Amino acid sequence: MKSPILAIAAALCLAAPAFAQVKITDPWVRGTVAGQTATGAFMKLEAAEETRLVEARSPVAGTVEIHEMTMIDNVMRMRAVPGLGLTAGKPLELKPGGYHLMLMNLKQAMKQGDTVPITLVFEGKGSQRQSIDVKVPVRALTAGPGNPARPTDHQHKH
Ligand SMILES: [Cu+2]
Repeated sequence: MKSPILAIAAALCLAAPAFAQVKITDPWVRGTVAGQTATGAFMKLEAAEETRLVEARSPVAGTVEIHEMTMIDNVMRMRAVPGLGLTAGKPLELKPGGYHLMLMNLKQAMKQGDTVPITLVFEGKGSQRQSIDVKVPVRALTAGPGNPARPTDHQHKH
């Protein structure tokens, strides 16, 4: 006879694939300088099934918003969007100058070499929600070779 603990473990294993429908690759957070209270987080998202990023949170930030950058009157501006739809099998890249997560009211400085946890919440069909925890490395504020970051792309004006 199986012990209840083994039964629970087996159930969790069976449930696991349902929580791996979104592949998150190459995540990074832009490092901050003293006094800076907001920064961007970037990554590639690819969903196996149609879903929607509806929420993000991190213990290092008071608020995390999903932002979009658009050109308005020849000026790049960003604004919060309620969610980001993902099409099955079509990667979506959150990158400087485009969509990004905005970590606001930072509780600590983002230092290069640090890793910060971010939780992404996705809502699939039937409003079913799943959370994915990502460990996100901090990259230097100034872009180096191979780093697509350009700090001037990401001025935050609230
Ligand atoms: Cu932003």
